[in-house]
Amino acid sequence: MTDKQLKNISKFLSLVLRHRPEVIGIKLNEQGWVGVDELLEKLKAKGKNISLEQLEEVVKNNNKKRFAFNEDKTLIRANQGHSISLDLGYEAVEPPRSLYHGTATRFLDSIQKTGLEKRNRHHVHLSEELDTATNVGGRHGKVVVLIIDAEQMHKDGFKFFVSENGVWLTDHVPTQYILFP
Ligand code: HQG
Repeated sequence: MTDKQLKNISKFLSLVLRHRPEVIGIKLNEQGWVGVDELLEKLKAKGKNISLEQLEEVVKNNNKKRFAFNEDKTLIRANQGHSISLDLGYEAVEPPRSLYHGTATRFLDSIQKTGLEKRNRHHVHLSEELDTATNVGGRHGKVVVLIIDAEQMHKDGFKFFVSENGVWLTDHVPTQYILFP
């Protein structure tokens, strides 16, 4: 498959596995999983005929490891980024001392007032790498990277989760833990 084909399939899978499974008439279970056979069948019925091999390629080569199979490869789900409500079953873990959040400069005033909010997603997304945060923020406009005092948040009882693809997730980051530029 070309990079473009991979990207197109990945985008459509993000839509159905994170936000709108009903678009192709599937339901995700509580942890976000759906049967691989059922997914392929329903995709086909919508004119998106992709083979198991192609799906495997998307899961394996997706640049951000957005999707995962279960052990016997009968089920598939998105690793994070959902807007529909479910329980991914991640356990709270101790975060690194600091984490980064990339955002756009035009959001700064608002973030200074309310802290980082999860908006349409289940969590606020944070990363261990400056590069990743810079890319994430750049999607929204002129990028600015905020440094989060994760160590202090953890001490104060805030819960952190890490998704299978290494994205750090938390519920809300109040302003006092944010280092603004
Ligand atoms: C901002 C991508 C104003 C927040 C990435 C962000 C990530 C506020 C935007 C994942 C705010 C939400 C998530 C406040 C937060 N006032 N703006 N109080 N609090 N914001 O896309 O973190 O490609 O939902 O800074 O790689 O940009 O989907 O979140 O700019 O991991 O796999 O509100 O999405 O992954 O935007 O990105 P998003 P995000 P995927």
